[in-house]
Amino acid sequence: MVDEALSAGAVARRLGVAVTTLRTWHQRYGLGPSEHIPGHHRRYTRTDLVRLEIMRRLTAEGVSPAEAARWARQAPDPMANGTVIPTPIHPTGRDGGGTIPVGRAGPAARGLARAAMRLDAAAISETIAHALAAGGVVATWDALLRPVLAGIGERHAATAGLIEVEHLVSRCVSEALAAASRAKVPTGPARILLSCADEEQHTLPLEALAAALAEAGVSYRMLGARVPVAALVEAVNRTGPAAVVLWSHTRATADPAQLSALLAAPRRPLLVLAAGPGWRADTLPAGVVRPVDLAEAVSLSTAVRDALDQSRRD
Ligand code: B12
Repeated sequence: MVDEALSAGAVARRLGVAVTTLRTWHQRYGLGPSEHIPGHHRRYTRTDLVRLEIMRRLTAEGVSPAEAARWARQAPDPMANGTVIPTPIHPTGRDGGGTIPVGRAGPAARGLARAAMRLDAAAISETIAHALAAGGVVATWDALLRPVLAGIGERHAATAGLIEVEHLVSRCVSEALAAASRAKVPTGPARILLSCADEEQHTLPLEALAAALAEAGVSYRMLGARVPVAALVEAVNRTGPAAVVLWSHTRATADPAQLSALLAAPRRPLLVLAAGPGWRADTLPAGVVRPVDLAEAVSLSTAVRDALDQSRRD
């Protein structure tokens, strides 16, 4: 326990969290340094540290940051006698039974899975928004959203249940990614066209790509779900994108003729990406690239945008 007030860096080291996380907890949840000596940076007192330790512990256990902060703020002053650190009684509400498997994903994913089973939209949204603010889009997708979405799919395949959970989580993920995209609207012409294949309704991975591109400062156009091939080619001919990312999640929507149509378009894009688990590598037309994950889709899109901008300057 400390005897004197600490800097943000010292608190971050003690708790094993990033200084940016401390800043987020301060700005969003009011868990900031309370000692203020005029002309100096604010410092964290012993009481602040106890509260932040509760915040760290509960969020690591998968409690949503808003709920954890409520508990942390209620912590009595440790200088007072008889202090008892509160422990939350675990989440209220019925969870409908069972769990969503998240494999080796961390506590945040387990917390999100529990909130999903309780159909607790506020906690789902809060957990996703916090992860996006703290770690960015790619990390949030890979470490939090993807394991939970895959777990929902797995559980649905085994039980034919959880459709309500799947719909609620999908909605919350869409809203959080849209908010992240709006927060960083890139300037400059939209050189990347994002589209789902014909009849394809799985849009979340493309929404993650849109938010990640916005975060990287790359402008895009998003056509969304179920785009007939004639409409896709029309959009390409009207906007002349550097790259088109065509998403197919299942074999049923992965007709390679859609990719051939893009390659034959009068304003053929420099790069055509066949993204998603629907596509079969051995049926892709020559010249089509298949990214393995979100990070690769972002870096390929960024590189082709840069190449086009460079060639226009030369
Ligand atoms: C959410 C969801 C829905 C939502 C979609 C909402 C939305 N707005 O997107 C709704 C309810 C609409 C839906 C509908 C259906 N669904 Co659905 N759905 C899912 C679920 C749970 C998550 C989808 C998702 O976003 N996955 C993202 C991650 C988890 O998928 P991933 O494969 O691991 O992705 C990796 C790779 O693709 C790779 N990658 C490679 N390149 C790139 C590029 C980029 C940019 C990114 C991001 C990633 C990437 O990295 C990814 C991870 O980052 C999946 C389960 C699952 N495992 O995917 C079922 C699932 C895909 N659905 C399934 C089915 C059957 C359907 C329906 C046919 C159900 C029905 N009877 O109506 C319809 C299909 C409608 C249609 N024609 O498209 C099956 C598909 C089975 C199959 N292989 O054919 C699944 C696998 C569930 C299951 N186990 O049964 N679904």
